[in-house]
Parts: sequence; C-alpha cells; structure tokens
Amino acid sequence: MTQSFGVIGLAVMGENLALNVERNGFPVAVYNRSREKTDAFMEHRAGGKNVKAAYTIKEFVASLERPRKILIMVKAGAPVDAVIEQLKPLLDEGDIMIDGGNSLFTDTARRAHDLEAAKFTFIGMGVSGGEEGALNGPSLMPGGTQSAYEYLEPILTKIAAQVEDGACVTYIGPGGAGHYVKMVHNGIEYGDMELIAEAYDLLKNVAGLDHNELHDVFAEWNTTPELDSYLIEITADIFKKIDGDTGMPLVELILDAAGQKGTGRWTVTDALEQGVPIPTIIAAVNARIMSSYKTERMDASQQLSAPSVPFMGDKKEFINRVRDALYCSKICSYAQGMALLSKASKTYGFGLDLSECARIWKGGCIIKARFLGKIQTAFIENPDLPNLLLAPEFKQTILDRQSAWREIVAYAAKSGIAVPAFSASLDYFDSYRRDRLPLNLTQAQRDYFGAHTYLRTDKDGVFHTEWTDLNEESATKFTAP
Ligand code: NBP
Repeated sequence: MTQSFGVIGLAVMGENLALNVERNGFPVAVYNRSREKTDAFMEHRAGGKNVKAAYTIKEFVASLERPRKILIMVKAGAPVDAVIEQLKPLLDEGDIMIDGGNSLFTDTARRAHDLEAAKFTFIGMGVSGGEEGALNGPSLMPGGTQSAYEYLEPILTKIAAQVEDGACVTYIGPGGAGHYVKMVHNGIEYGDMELIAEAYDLLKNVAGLDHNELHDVFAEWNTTPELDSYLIEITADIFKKIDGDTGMPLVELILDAAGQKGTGRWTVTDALEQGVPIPTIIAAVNARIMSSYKTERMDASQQLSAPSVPFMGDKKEFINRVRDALYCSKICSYAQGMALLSKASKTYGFGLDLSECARIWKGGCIIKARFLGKIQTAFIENPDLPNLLLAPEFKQTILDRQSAWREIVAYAAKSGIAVPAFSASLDYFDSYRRDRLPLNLTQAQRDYFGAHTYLRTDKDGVFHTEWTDLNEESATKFTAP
C-alpha cells in the first residue's frame, strides 16, 4: 500500500497537519530527523490511523504514490535546504516538494527558481492558524509551481478551513508569492494585536474597567460585524482566566515584554524597500521592541512622569469611542497591508488577487474576522482600488467615526498613555487624505544642503536654487523637463 501524502518534520505543526490530512481520507507517510519523535507520534496521536512511519528518507520516499506530494514542516532557514538536498536525489520529475514553514519569501523564490530549473516542482506555502488551525483547518497560502498546485488542490481544499464561499486556500502566485502573503498576514496580525492592546490599556487605565468589565466589553464587541474576529474573541476569554495561586486575573501577572519571531520585522523591511507606508504595522513592531526594554522602563518610570488627568467622562461613551477608534485604526492597518500586497504583486510579478487574499483569511487563521468579507467585496467591486480607504463602505465608516477616533488619540496623549498604533493609523489617514503635505519644505532643505533639485507646482522642469544668493535672476537654475 502506498501513501497519498508525506510529511517531514514531526514537531507540533507537522504532526497536526499529518493528522488533518489523514482525517480527510488521505493515507499519510511521516518522517522526522530524530527517531524518538516518530515513535512517540506513532504510539500516541497516530495510533490506529492510516499513518505509515518511515525511519529513513529513502524508505519515506519509497512509500509515497506518484507524483509524490511531500510537505516539509521543519524549522525555517537552513533546515529546509538540508531536507530539500536529501530529497532531491530520491525524487522523480513531477514530484512535489511543499515548504509549509514560515520561510522568508526570498528564500522561497530562490528555492522555486533552482528547483524548477532542475525540473522539480516546488510549492512555498504559508500556513496560518497555529497548531489548532493545522489540526482542524488552517488558512493556506500556496505559491510556486502552478502545475503542482493542481495535484495538491483536492487535498488542500479538504484540509483547509471552510467558510461560506469555499475552502481557505487558493493558488497565490509564482515563486515566493505564498510566503510573501503569509508574511504580510503576520504583519497585519502584529497591527491587530497592538491595536487591541492599546484599547485594553485605555479601558483599564483611563476608564478603570476591571477584568469582568473588560471581558464583557470584548465579548460584546465580538458580536458586532466590524470587530467579530478570532483575536477579539480570545481577548475576551483571556480576561476571564484567573490565576489559581493568587486569585488574580492571569493576564496581570504576565511580564509585559512581547516576543517576536521575525515575520513582522520582515514585513516592515520589505515595505521600506518597496516604498509603501505601513506606519501602523511599524508601530506594532516597535511596540514589541520597546516592551522588551523592561528593566530600563522600570528605571525610567521612577524618573519621568506625565500629567495625571482624572477620568471625568461617561464610561459607556468612552468605551464606544475606543471601539470606534479601534475599528478606524484597524481599517487603516489593513489598508496598509493590502497596499503593500498590491505593490509587491507588481514588483515581484506575483499577479495577486487581493479579493482572494481577503477571502482565504476569513477562516482558519489568526486574523480571521467577519470584517474581511467587506475587504473581499471592496476588491471584487474594484480590483484596481488604490487604497481601501477609498472603498465606499470604509470611506463612510471613517467619516462617520473619525471624531471619536480623534478624541481618543487626543485623550491618550493628554493622559500620558502611549497609543502608537492608534495614532500612527490616524496619521496615516490624515496624511493620505491631504492634497498638500509640508514636504515642500523638505525638498527645499534637500536642495539647499545637497543640491538635490526640486519640482515646482506652477512650472514644468527641474530646478536648483542657490538659497543664499539673494539675486533672484541668477539664483535659480532650470533644467529642461
Ligand atoms: P519547529 O520550527 O520547532 O521545528 C522543529 C522541527 O524541525 C523538528 O521536526 C526538527 O527535527 C526539525 N529540524 C530541525 Br530543527 N533541523 C532540521 C534539519 N536540519 N533537518 C531535518 N529536520 C530538522 O517546528 P514547528 O513549530 O512545528 O514549526 C514548523 C514550521 O512551521 C516552522 O517554519 C514554523 O515557523 C512554522 N509555523 C509554526 C506555527 C506554530 O504555531 N508553531 C504556525 C505557523 C507556521 P528534530 O525533531 O529531529 O529536531
């Protein structure tokens, strides 16, 4: 008996994906570098299931039906290359290698290029939804060799999360497209998480909500079409968890220094390379970096203070304004992420369908949310939409709610509560909507100190001025357009 699908790497993600594939009717072969993990898996979670263990790569490859479909689920980076090198001599033309880890998209592009040149087929697939998603239905973002996707589609559409308009998987595009979209998904996830953290800070430290109230507010928000989402849902749950030892809400005992594995930073780096502004996501990455300066912040808190502004307002009204500020900021954050995908699609030739990207994020992944349906619709109605802020629905929402948003950001500034992602989002909105920014002065400065030249609003051509020469006639030089 040959197996339909192979999984290499039996840490949490590989195990869960293998079980998901098997549960959906496809016999699975598994292999892990260290034998103990394979033995433990076979003895416990895979016991009695149609899973075949292999103890050498050769035995693993031989156990698979052709074309072989092999999911590599090992630590991103050099281990992926090591596994590919072990597989290459054993595979036949048309066999498919899939890297399902969080690989850097440029690594995936390189692997796809090299493997396709050597007549192999390769898929770089973003997998979102953590271990739970991997087991019960993740959001899958496969890119790479398009002909290979056709062989994988019957399996991937079964194991992915299901939403009302299909499975949360689609062919994303060539080369590193799948891992690029996953990377931006993670950048957006950073933005969402920071915005929620800032809402929590305001509700707790300005309006004085306790954990039961915080739970109720987030649970209520989770019933609304704009905020109903996995991250709001788990936030409501988190406020209910009480520490058994101290009787305190567990979240208050957790050290306020957030970790990161790199995908947020990669998103920021590529956005800077591409010249796409993503200030909310940058603020979210910076917030995690700042949080890691715990000892220094503890010391600074003894020396630096802000004015204390007692909360005099109506609690219910304040909560509603924080909700509006959160939603407007979230729209801006997604506008940035989608604009980055749009630019990357052109730069790297991915041919992305942005409505499909929004659709496959509606289930299975960490950013899954009802709101993504509105983004999907916006890009179906206008695939060339330059920015989500210009989609009729989002435009109207922000126009209706911006006064609450502005009040919250101003209130936070007056109270000394940092809201870097709320305010970066508002700055994004206010920069994007203005026909004239003060960067004319920046251009003048650049020309003054570096002769970088400038364009004018009233005449064609390129100009340079000797700014200290007061003779107007000779001071400005014009170059033909
Ligand atoms: P890890 O990222 O912890 O990797 C552990 C696996 O890699 C083990 O099977 C290990 O084998 C194998 N491995 C290593 Br390390 N070096 C190897 C090498 N040189 N050759 C062969 N195998 C090697 O596993 P994970 O948390 O399951 O994640 C797998 C991938 O999925 C990663 O890229 C991760 O970023 C991504 N991802 C994770 C999540 C999540 O929620 N955890 C979500 C989405 C994506 P060993 O047992 O012999 O050491």
